[in-house]
Amino acid sequence: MALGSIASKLAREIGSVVKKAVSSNRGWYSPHMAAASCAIAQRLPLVDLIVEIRDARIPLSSEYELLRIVPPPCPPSKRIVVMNKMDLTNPTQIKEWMRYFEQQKCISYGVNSHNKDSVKGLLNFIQAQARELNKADHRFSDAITVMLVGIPNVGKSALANSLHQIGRISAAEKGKLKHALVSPQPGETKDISSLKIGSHPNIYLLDTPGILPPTIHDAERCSKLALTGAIRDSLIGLKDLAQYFLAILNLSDQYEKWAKLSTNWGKVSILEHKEEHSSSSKLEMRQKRQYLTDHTQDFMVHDVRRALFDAISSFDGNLECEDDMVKLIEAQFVALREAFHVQEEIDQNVQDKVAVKLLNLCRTGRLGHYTLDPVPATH
Ligand SMILES: Nc1nc2c(ncn2[C@@H]2O[C@H](COP(=O)(O)OP(=O)(O)O)[C@@H](O)[C@H]2O)c(=O)[nH]1
Ligand SMILES: [Mg+2]
Repeated sequence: MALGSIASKLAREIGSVVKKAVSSNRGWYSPHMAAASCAIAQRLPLVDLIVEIRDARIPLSSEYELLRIVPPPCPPSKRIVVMNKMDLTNPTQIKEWMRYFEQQKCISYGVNSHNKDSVKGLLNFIQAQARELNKADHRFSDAITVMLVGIPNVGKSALANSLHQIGRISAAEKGKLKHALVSPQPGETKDISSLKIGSHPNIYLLDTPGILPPTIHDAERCSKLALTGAIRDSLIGLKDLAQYFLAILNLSDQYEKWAKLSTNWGKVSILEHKEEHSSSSKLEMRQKRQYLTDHTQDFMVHDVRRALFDAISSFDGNLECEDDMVKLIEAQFVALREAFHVQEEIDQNVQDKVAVKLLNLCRTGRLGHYTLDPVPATH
């Protein structure tokens, strides 16, 4: 996705804030990350397969640079690039990315760690790849080690747990093994841990702490990492980050499908669900209707979408003009305060509260699906 000059400008400004925080020693590269990166680098040459997890919303910005730095260079047949969080990305753009990886002779795969069938597909793919490697090396080993690597918060631990649950190992074995810690905060996995994900041959998966390079020179990349949650929010102004997201949203076509929300919510949202899941059975539809009426969260998402849509559609400025975009974003913040029920007289830091709530919806895909990195041109 070409972000548009204004979104890019905002991204660079926020990125500069992040870079400043890093250079003033409040960065992400903790002693813990440095130690983990040494431990990973030592083990990398010993594993059979490296599965590099990237965030499908930023297939390039979420690259794991350690693989490029650590000698000896990892042979392409030993590395699979897995784009996780496919449910949050733009389906058309991610297809272009997969084609790009294919052209680059890079083995890639797209997955949603929260979806059983999707993880099952990846497990089969890893097993086939491991068998191929065994054949090529003329090895007949009964144990294969796969290392999951990636920057923070791309879903390594979530994927490790899902692979472990689905892996064809006995229930008794499953009970004995621990689960990796999954968290929406980056940097929660502190040690390398092993989970078994298959038998005959035995496949062991090493979940590792997320590693970022000590410095990132590209300010726009810093912002994309911040927006997708790879960098702690405390390094960035929350309002700036929310503004950046609003600029992306306003320049995209994602909000257009919320036009129909302006009428009766209950009726329309059920219709919307019907369209999205036309194959659902009547029972499933009934359950969904129940779900919709039960969950105040859905009403809030509806109000937020409508507030954003109404602000854009009633705006008569030029979104390519920076001043106009800023005016629209300010108007959206005011409308969002109401949609999120943030009360000015009670809440001190109104703007940050609105920003946190907005970022939460953005990061869980409830305000559209985005691929923020454009596919590099190939010649
Ligand atoms: N929507 C979505 N969220 C995911 C997916 N995989 C992981 N997550 C979420 O991303 C966050 C980070 O996951 P975690 O496994 O702790 O990331 P790690 O730091 O790479 O180990 C958690 O809130 C997960 O629930 C996915 O495929 N789709
Ligand atoms: Mg983890």
